[in-house]
Amino acid sequence: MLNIRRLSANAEGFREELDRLLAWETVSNGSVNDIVTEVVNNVRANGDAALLEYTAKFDRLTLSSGAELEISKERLHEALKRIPADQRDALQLSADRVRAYHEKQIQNSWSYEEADGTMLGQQVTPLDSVGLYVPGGKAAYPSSVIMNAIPAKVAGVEKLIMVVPTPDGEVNDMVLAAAAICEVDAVFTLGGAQAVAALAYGTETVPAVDKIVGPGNIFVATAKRMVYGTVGIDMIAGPSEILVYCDGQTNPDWIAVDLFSQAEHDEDAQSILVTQDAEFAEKVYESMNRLLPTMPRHEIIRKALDDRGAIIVVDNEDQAIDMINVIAPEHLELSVDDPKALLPKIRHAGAIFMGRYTAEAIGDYCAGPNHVLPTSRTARFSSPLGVYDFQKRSSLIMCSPEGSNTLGRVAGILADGEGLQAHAMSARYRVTD
Ligand code: HSO
Ligand code: ZN
Repeated sequence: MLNIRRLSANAEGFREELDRLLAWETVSNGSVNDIVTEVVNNVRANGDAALLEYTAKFDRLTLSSGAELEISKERLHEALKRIPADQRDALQLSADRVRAYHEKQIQNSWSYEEADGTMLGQQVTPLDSVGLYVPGGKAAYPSSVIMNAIPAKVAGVEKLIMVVPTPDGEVNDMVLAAAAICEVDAVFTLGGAQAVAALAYGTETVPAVDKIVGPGNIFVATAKRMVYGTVGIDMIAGPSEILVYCDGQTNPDWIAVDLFSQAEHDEDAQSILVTQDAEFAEKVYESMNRLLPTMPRHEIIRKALDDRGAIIVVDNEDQAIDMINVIAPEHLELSVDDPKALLPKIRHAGAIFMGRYTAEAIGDYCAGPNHVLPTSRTARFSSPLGVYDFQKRSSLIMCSPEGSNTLGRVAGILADGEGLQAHAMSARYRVTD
């Protein structure tokens, strides 16, 4: 039987229990830091030679020159041809839907003119170049290639460089096929901290980029933190989470598997059910116990549910909403008849899956919105990955002669107040009357 916590929101000590449940800190330890520092410095100093050394050591892949690090466009297209047609079509459909959704996010430049002819505005430009880290092995997700690459392309990023480790030379065809579909500009067989360092500083073969995005293990996350400032980075994602709120009227098997879906990502993932129907809570618990043994990843799911999962019974819908806003989940399923009615009350969630028919997994793959979402309660202050992350803004100011007169006087007064004479003079020189 699963040992998932079954809690009542009114029980004594519930809030403390909830706090313990939600606590999550990325485990970064001193030895990881030391290793990553050495790798980053070595790549920075020795370029390709260091990359070849680490690729041989960590990925057991011996290459004779920097040029061999590149996975050619032909190889990407061969992979696209090699995968089964249904996979190819599904990848293409996913990419098309993700593109259509993200096109809505494009921010445009704007400007306006004041009465005296002064113009003010904002110019939006895409980043020049972006590096996309794709993990290898069991965490290799073609869907994540799509979710990271498409918004960058939609933003207009000209150079999108992907790195993916291929341990023992083993490539993941679906990952390469996704790169071909997304028209990634170059792919290198590189992983770990060395890949991040190569993208941040550039080597003879790997071009330096302006921002590095994509998920990775603790070495990758530590390296991204280390190079931040030289380049931009996206968020550092924590383990996946789902909170399902159900009024008790959905098939309990559906809910059980929805909870499994995020739990199967990794042992630290978090799945929580909130319901006001205590009998339904028990039914979901029964479904979970019945279905768990049928899951190939049952060990991971069990550990995630037992360590960090919960079934929480609340008094009513309002209490459920309060709970949602405290937990600020990455994924929120509103498994009720009228989810739209709840929306105005939901303040914090990365993505909201509305109604009984919307499985969170649809959002992971092909609905259109991004699956890179704020985790570990960061939905209180951050948003899904989007085109916004690949665009930046420059402010525009163009003074007319009259505008310069008016604003020059104001700036002069403020500069005097700050004791900055050169500022004051610079502003006043142009004042003509
Ligand atoms: N649920 C993950 C994304 C993913 N799921 C990829 C399946 N593949 C992010 O929260
Ligand atoms: Zn998922």
